[in-house]
Amino acid sequence: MANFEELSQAVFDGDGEQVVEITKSLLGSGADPQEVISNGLIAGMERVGVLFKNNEMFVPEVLMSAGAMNTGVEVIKESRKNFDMPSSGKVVLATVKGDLHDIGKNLVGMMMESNGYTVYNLGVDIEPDKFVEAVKQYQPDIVAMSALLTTTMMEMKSTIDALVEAGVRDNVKVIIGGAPITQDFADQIGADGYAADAASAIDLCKGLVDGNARDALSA
Ligand code: B12
Repeated sequence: MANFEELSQAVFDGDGEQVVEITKSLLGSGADPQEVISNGLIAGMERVGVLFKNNEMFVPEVLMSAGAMNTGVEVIKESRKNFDMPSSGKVVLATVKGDLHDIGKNLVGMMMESNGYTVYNLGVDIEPDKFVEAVKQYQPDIVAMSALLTTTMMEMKSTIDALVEAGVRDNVKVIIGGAPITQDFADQIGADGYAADAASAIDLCKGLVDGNARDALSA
């Protein structure tokens, strides 16, 4: 009979067909969907995240794994029409105005989804006002911005300014990333966090959203 380890391995291998087969088999034998997600699908992505962080795995393979993981999530959603994947939090994600690079952003988005976040991926070349609208509409926990060009980095600051002006800055945590971005820059423009890669972005989100929960408890 299929087991979680095999499922995690199939995600790691980026083998969507195997993922579908093993997920169906596990559900068929009565496994808890939540455990299939955590101990099989997410466990596989976690291994990918670690290797990716250490430059032992590269973008195409990470995308294959993320895709394979998503096929598993689809199988579970399909089998349990009423099953809500427990959400770790909501994220509005986009590449800033003037910037068309989206490979890294999409990778971050997939990793977030794999880790239970509901991601509203607005796309590329997104103006500050569009971020504001999305924050009002989706009421996310986190706004995540990507920029790959030194010429578009400052749009991150313009976006934060627009959030302040619209009175919604304090409702969200703002995180930023992309090749030219540094922690110093994040501090300079008043972002709440920076991460250098998709795996670290998840750690960052967990810290910030849990932090929110703690604030709420102590309030
Ligand atoms: C692919 C690419 C393109 C593709 C983009 C395709 C696409 N759909 O994305 C195309 C060909 C369209 C392109 C166009 C251009 N590009 Co280009 N491009 C690249 C290239 C080669 C790779 C970028 C990439 O995808 N990397 C792989 C991903 C996985 O890495 P990543 O994006 O850094 O993302 C990771 C982290 O940064 C982080 N991250 C990313 N976003 C976020 C967000 C958050 C919230 C967090 C926490 C983390 C995070 O996590 C990701 C995963 O680990 C880079 C070179 C490089 N070394 O970066 C140049 C590069 C970024 N491009 C560059 C340039 C100059 C351009 C153009 C101006 C070229 C031109 N003259 O037309 C145009 C600009 C178009 C525009 N307006 O945006 C320069 C930028 C130089 C600079 N300092 O500003 C670079 C650095 C190349 C170079 N050395 O000159 N480009």
